[in-house]
Amino acid sequence: MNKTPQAVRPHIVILGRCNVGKSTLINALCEQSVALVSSQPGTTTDPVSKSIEILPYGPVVLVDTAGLDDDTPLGRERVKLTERALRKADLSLLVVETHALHPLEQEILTRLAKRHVHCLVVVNCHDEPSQAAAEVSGSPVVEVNALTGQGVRALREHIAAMLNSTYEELPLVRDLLTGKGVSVLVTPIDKAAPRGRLILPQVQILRDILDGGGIALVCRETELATALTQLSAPPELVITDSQVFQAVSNVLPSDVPLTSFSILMARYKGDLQALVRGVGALADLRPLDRVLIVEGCTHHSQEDDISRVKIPRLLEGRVGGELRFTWAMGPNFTADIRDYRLIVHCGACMLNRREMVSRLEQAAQAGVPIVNYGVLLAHFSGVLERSLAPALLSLSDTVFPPAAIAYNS
Ligand SMILES: Nc1nc2c(ncn2[C@@H]2O[C@H](COP(=O)(O)OP(=O)(O)OP(=O)(O)O)[C@@H](O)[C@H]2O)c(=O)[nH]1
Ligand code: SF4
Ligand SMILES: [Mg+2]
Repeated sequence: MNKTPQAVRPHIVILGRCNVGKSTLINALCEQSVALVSSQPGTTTDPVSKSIEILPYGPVVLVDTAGLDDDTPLGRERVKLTERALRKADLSLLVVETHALHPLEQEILTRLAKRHVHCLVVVNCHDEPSQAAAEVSGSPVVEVNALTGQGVRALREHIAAMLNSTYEELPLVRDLLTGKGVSVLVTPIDKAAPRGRLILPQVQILRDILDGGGIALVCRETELATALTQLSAPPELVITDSQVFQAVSNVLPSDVPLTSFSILMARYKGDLQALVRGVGALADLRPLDRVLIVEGCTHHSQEDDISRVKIPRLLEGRVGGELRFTWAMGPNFTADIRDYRLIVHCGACMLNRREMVSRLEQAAQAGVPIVNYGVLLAHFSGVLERSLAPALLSLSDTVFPPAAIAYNS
């Protein structure tokens, strides 16, 4: 894995009315042709994403979107896709033609403020872009000519400065460690493991331990007992794959803190407490109730796939009868979630924090309990309380300030 994964890069979403130069701007920022440009309004249909470096900040994802004032039937569908892209936005660039904003642009600014999404207004098509600092309706303004590239360098610097001051890189685990002991990571290498590499949550958590100056030891569950005998003191924390939680729990002395990759990812990506509350909804689940299982990305299902086989089997065993399951993959979360008695979400390793928080918000607004794979499996293995103890220690310290969380209007 040579590149910073998209899920941990801040997402910058380019918005605006049709034909204001959004695609010309993404091309200018990327210094290559990423999106189609034409004088025909409605040229951009689906959002176009591009991973780039914006220095002196670093890796980001830029997203070009369809114009928000396209009122044709197809245009309204495109606007829905733009709305969906906005759920990922850590920063937005509102492209406009003049400093006097159109009522729709004013409305967009209000909606962004409600969602706590920072916005930079980019006035495009300026023959002589001025670099003087300015503001429109409380948002900073930068003038550019996206066609000639004038002002684009200053825009990059402005974006980098905004990200440095507003985008917070949250810890995955290092805030739970003193740095004095060894953390043990247990990663089963089974049929589901990808060939020749570790999966993203394992890599990210390992990197976070190193960032915090900690020491890590990685082994399979089959070597855990041997690994423990090699340590001169008990590990400070053991982090395991949820699927072998029980086996690991049996090997470890009960006073060694134990959690899972999924619990740590759930804490990092959104609201761990909301997901734990979702477990309480199992008591109300009855045969033939509808359950939505959500996978954040599309991937081939395996023979004993966790979402298609393992979780349905556990839930049906719990209610003592058949349940009606629906599976949603990738970005398809917005189907009417009110129809379900429970949502079971994957670990969301491919989604950024904004998007997962937005999904949790949508579930809360619809009044549908939501739980994730890791929390659910820990519950069924009887180790939920133990796996939460290390993570909950810091929840009470409000490590993640409310400003880092996006709320939908
Ligand atoms: N003169 C001038 N023309 C520009 C500038 N930026 C974009 N254009 C032109 O404006 C037209 C629309 O540009 P696009 O980048 O496709 O606009 P868009 O906002 O992506 O449009 P949709 O995808 O249809 O919403 C094209 O003909 C561009 O060449 C600029 O800074 N100056
Ligand atoms: S389904 Fe979810 S947890 Fe699995 S790889 Fe995709 S985003 Fe990550
Ligand atoms: Mg476009």
